[in-house]
Amino acid sequence: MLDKKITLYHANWSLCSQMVRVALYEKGISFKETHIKLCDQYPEGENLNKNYLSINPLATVPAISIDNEIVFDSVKIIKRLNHIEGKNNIDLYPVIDSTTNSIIKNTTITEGAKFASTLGTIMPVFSAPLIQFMIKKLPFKSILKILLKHPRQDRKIIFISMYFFNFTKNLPKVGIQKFVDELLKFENLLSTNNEFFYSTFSHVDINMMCLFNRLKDLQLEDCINTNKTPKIKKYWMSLKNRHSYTQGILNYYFEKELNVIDEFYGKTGSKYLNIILDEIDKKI
Ligand SMILES: N[C@@H](CCC(=O)N[C@@H](CS)C(=O)NCC(=O)O)C(=O)O
Repeated sequence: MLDKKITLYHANWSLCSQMVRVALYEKGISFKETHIKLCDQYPEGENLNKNYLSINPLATVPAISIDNEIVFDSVKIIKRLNHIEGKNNIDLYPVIDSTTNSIIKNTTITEGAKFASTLGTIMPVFSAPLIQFMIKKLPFKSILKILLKHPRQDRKIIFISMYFFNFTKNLPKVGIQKFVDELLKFENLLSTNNEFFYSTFSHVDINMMCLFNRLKDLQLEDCINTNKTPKIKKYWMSLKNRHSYTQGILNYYFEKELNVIDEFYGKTGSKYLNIILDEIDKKI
């Protein structure tokens, strides 16, 4: 391979973009990158521009161009990347069965899945107050741009409501029960012998790395770092030690991302952490 022309369209602080970047670094595939300033984070709202809509008509990131073939949706992209030979000899699907596929599906933002119905779709619900904080800082003309140009009705409604109303304050509560159930289910699925979900690093680990990192952003990392879920605690350590965690995730936090998280949480942390920890206690 090595001479395929690959361009990734992504955003620094986007769960699904992180997943694809980790896959690229894991495979050792070189790529060019175009950062897209998303409409819920930046006044420019570049994902709503004609140029980007011609790449992904759904206006979401990530999307990738591989020798001019365009692929979007993180799961499809990672599956496609696995067929490309990179510098590292790694197969991201050491096991392919229905369990693998359903874990992958349940740990990302799957189109059509109800919010808070899976670990993946709980994350936007948990992130909602922080996203609302960013949206409220946008100038009105950026909101107008979302209203006029966002091709996805669901996102349009959510983003615009976030600008005008304050409904996200307690929204994370909606996802807590399910989150704890799924977390404990995942603890039971992890093997004590393997460093990763399977014996070698896989797509499942990519998704879990990004979800756990998002919990860290949301000041909820302590709920995966306790002895209540010892296998998850160890697993998260292994994920953080992976080079791709630094390369694909940590290296993409710049002033904007760090400041907004800092500004939102200050020194207080998340008010949901203790609720989650109590819920875990009740269920183990
Ligand atoms: N199923 C898609 C979801 C993509 C998605 O929702 N991306 C978010 C960022 S994580 C996005 O582009 N949001 C901006 C918007 O909806 O305007 C995937 O897995 O790639």
